Amino acid sequence: MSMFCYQCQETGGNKGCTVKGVCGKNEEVAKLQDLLTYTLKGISILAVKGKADVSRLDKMNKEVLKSLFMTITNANFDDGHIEEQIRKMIALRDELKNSVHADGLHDAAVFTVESRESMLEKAASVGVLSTGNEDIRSLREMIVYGVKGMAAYAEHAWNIGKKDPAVTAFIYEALAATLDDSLTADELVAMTLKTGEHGVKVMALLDGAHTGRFGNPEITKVNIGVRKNPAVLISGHDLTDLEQLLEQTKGTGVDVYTHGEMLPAHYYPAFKKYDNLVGNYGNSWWKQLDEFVSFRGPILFTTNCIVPPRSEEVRGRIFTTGAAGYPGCKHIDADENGKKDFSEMIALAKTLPSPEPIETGSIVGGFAHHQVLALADKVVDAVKSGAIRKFFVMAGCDGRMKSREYYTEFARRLPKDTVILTAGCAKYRYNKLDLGSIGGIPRVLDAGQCNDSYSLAVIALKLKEVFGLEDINKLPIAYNIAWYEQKAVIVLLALLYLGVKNIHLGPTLPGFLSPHVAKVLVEKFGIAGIGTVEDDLRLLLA
Ligand code: SF4
Ligand code: SF3
Repeated sequence: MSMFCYQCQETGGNKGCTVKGVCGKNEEVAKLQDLLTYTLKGISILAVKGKADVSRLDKMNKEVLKSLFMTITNANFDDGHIEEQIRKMIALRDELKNSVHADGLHDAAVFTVESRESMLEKAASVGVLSTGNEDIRSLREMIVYGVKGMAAYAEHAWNIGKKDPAVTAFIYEALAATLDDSLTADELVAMTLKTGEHGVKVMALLDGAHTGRFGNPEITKVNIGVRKNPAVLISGHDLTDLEQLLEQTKGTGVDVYTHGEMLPAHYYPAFKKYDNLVGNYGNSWWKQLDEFVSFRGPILFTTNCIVPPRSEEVRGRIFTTGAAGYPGCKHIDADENGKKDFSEMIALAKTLPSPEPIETGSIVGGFAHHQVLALADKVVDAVKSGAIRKFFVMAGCDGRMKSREYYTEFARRLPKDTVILTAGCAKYRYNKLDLGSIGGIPRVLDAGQCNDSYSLAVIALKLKEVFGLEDINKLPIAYNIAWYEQKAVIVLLALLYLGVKNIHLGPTLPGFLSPHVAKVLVEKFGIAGIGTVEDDLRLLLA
């Protein structure tokens, strides 16, 4: 076995990628990511043991968030970039070590590596399998993956100037706990729930950052066709990157289209003033292999999900920024004020043809909490009159496996008196079906990106209050969630923390759950996998 990774839903045989990632990650990148994570655990031990005042470690905090983000599935495939980050984090770790008093330190807080070879050698002994006990490993990794998702959302909020020291302090606490051999399985289960608690905090933080800066999402028709101008495509989740790109393309004759998880940007009032923000091109992340060919212009990745491009031609048009990276693709860094210079991309766009049309028409979204609560009377009346029988939360991720056709079929076959609440790229499995509406309320309500799953929780809590219920699980809401990467893990843990039970999770249960840990989740929270569309419809409509 040359590598081991089982952090995402597409992991080999639902057990682990051992030679090369299904995502395209090679052994070297996998190992460097393991070592980077280990370094962050060492920093966390120093922060916790040394009782550091985390709120004063700004530079370190930001780099820790970025480092975690770089290890999320499909975010960064660039070995050089990750090696550089390991060196940076070891230097920051050693600075911290000199400023706090802590002894009897774990190897993660003191190890040294000089060359790439020594990094790879070290990595081989500190990865996932270095925890021998299967259940402890499973719990430790679930916490690490939740923390990765948390870091991604915290980084987006940070880019808008919003920080929560409680979240950063928790990241250190949780990562340090994953190297603490004195913790029992029960204590790690408790830490998992605490991770969910901070997941709610970080999503609320990001929601506040987004709505504070860009306004409250509102019902919006998004064009899915194209115009005849040269154009740039922006993918990923970071709205500050989009804002800068729109500012820099304004008046240049270069249009901007969103891809994948950037679609919900159209719902924010702040972006409506840009007449060169034309629409959304294409579908969810894994369709990029074809859609980037037909787009014909430059593409900017602000985060995951990158699929290794098939041709040199496409690779030459891909740019990355933030935590994203791909070898051979130009990376655009921010200056010390957070400003990014996209002029090279814009100049390239002018030399390339306009996007080839692949669709026409529009889709509707913008049903985040503020908009839905503005419609609350209508929604409550529809539930009371029986016009809406049940809501189905189908948020989460999309993925390339054929088994995900389940979600299209499930959505298609849901009875006409049901409404789908969605967020994340899972929506692309059904957001272009013509599912109609109920008394003017569309049957697919898209709240936004995966982090906007927070909106769905806010809506559920509000409905619970309106209907005077004691328990969120008494609402007419069923949860049929699709997961892929680690942001879905933090969303799931957040829902568990909020007390949501009987979540169906698919298309497979996480490969990182040991049989024992899976049993705990089933018994404590009623988590279940998915079955056939027919069986699940019967079960979830009951
Ligand atoms: Fe495999 Fe997923 Fe890890 Fe990639 S991220 S190596 S596909 S488990
Ligand atoms: Fe999608 Fe990668 Fe998860 Fe943000 S873009 S939801 S998979």
